[in-house]
Amino acid sequence: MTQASTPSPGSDLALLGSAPAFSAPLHVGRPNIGDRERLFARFNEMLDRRWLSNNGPFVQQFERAIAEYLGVRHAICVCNATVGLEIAVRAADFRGEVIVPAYTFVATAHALQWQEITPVFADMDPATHNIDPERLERHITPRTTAILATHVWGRPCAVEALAEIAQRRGLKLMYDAAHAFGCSSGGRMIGGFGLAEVFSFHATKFLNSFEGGAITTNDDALAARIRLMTNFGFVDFDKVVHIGTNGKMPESSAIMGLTSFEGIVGLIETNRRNHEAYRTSLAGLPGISLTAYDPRERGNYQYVVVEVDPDVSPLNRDELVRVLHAENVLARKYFWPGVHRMEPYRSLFPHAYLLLPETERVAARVIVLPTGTAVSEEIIGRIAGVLRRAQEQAEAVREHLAALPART
Ligand code: T4K
Repeated sequence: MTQASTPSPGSDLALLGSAPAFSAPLHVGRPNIGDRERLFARFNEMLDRRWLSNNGPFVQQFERAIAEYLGVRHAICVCNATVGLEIAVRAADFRGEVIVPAYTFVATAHALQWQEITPVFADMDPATHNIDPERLERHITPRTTAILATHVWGRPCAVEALAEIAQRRGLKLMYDAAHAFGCSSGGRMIGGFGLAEVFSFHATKFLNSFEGGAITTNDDALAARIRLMTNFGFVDFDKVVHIGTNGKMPESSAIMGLTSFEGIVGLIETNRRNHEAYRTSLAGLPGISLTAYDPRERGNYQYVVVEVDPDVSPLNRDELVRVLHAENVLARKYFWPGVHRMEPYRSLFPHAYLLLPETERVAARVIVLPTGTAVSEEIIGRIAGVLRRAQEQAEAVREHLAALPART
């Protein structure tokens, strides 16, 4: 934590020496915890049954609940979304080059590179932060076999435009839906678009199963392959009919997932209320805009994403993040600096950034702020107050930061 040794006179910012606004760290992605009684009752049931993994009854129940909620034929639970993506792209026979957004979590690209499929980075539409269908086509080569697009922040990709391109150019299409459980596009739940979609139930996600994820699809043959691959390719005792891995979700995760799922309406309401509170509290701060969710769609409001315009805000994104961290608000810069600037992609494609101007610009502006059940409207008001005071004391903040060793 960055703190001055002697408080600047008249300042109430921790960066300038005052006590932090929050005595304990406020994290982005603090897990939502469901009803503990139900959780522990299910744990007891699992222990009494002595069935801990391998397609147990809680996993099956969780899969049925997911499939029904999303209106899809198949939901296959997995140990995490990264392995889920690896399995799904392999089951769908992606090869050669696959077009992915540069603005996503690194796992989207790693899931391809891990199996020697080349991710090719495409730019975003700055209005949605999602892959831009128009810019995407320039990356298609004879080696391209598929598009793997992310519904960033749970806001739906341009699913119709992507489906049209995929069909016209003979490409497969799949979605990284890690952020998008409970979200819709055109009124249809995310989960049924493309060949398959992959959700994350990581601890930091809106719906969590400690670690976990699910692959959803309406394709029966693909679902069957995914199920096989998730369990080493076994169909029976001693009988393996396919290449596979261990992607199974354990019963403990399904218990957490089911219990979280039962509280989903309340979770969405909490996030929506928090989002609204941020919108009100941040209104009028120069150069700071809160990313909106389309009120006509269903959303989980899991990410509070702020963009800082460096030409208007008295402090830029990095300066504001340092102010927030000093106050114990551990805001994040997702997905800075863009996957194309992370290894191994940075070395493999050193010039990728030249075709990614919007990703470069937006990734340098984004701050993700804490939300979820761990955050109240009062806390949100105080976070906004920190940003307001920082902007008011911009000159002192900048001077102070200039005197400190550089940090990323
Ligand atoms: N695709 C996309 C688009 C994704 O965003 C992700 C994951 C994936 C694929 C892959 O899904 P999984 O394989 O994970 O299922 C976090 C999460 O680890 C990651 O799941 C997530 N996206 C990404 C956006 O955020 P980090 O490295 O920022 O996580 P970490 O450990 O810093 O956690 C964030 C904060 O949450 C911490 O500051 C502390 C707090 N926290 C975390 C955990 C685990 C808690 O308070 N309690 C906890 O138990 O990546």
